[in-house]
Amino acid sequence: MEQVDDIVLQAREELASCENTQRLEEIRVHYLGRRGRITELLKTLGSIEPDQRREFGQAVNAAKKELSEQITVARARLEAQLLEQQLAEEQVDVTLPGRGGQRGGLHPVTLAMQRIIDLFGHLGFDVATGPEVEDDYYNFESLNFPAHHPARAMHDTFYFGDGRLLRTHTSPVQIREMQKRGAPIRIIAPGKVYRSDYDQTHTPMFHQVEGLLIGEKVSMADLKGILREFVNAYFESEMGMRFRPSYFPFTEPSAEVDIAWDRGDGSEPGWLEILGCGMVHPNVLKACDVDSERYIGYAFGMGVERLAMLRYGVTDLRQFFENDLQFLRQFR
Ligand code: 2NL
Repeated sequence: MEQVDDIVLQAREELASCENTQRLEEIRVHYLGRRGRITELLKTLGSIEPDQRREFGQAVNAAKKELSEQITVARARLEAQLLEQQLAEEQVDVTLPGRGGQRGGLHPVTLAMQRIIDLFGHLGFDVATGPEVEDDYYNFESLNFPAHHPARAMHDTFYFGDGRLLRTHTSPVQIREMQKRGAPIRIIAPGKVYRSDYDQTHTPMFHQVEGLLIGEKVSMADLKGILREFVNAYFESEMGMRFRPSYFPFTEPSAEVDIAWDRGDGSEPGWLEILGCGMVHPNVLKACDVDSERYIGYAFGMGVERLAMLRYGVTDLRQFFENDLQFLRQFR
């Protein structure tokens, strides 16, 4: 009996100081294995005096039960410890900076677009946006395009074949906005536009900013004034400018604006066209349910790639669309 108590005391001590599952298994085998100390004691049961056998048997079985319970407890403790340790080791600090990360930057066309939006913002123009997929009415009809105007032709406009088309300018945005808000109104419409055209100076998708101002006393002089302000602010210098008579179905009179441009290579400065504009045609106001007897306004449109090339000294339009990082990184 004393031997049983000794074994239990010793086992308890070993279990208490056991620090890993491998050692725990050794302890289990040492006491409860097929040739373990407790097991060996049970084997001696037959040689015990019959009057002591029952008591001894109970004591050994109680010891066996206690040890196996303690081993279970110890195993749970060690497994929890192990898990705890693993979790601590494998913890990822998501606040650490990434390795080899490089800061990105905005695309030059985006930069030019933001600059244009910002400058017109200072002149009181709200930004309006609208769908890139349009229909004939919003893209042409409401803008006073005659039925057989060449811009409607298959080779200029991307048609879906079900009456829908890709907008060829952002004017439809302004038509929708006028229908919604009526007059007076002062907005710009920046966005992507599409034309079936691809060569040195044209890409099938490009960006445009159009502007529209409708009020009761608006003149061509206001248009010239605002465009002068814009152009000088955009190029950060007093630019030579000229308004050259032109034609658009949606404005009358119409003009194209040229700026005096010094290429900086010793050649003579020349005129460079940068935008189109005019007084909104009464038919366009009528299409938007704006009283064309009471209201009058001006509109203008410019190509953003063109303005980005001039500001950032890009000589080939196609560089904007190649996603060459060596090129793009220069604008970070
Ligand atoms: C160009 C010329 C222009 C407009 C766009 C416009 C819009 C409405 C009514 C009247 Cl809703 N006009 N837009 C007017 C004149 C010229 O763009 O060369 N763009 C690149």
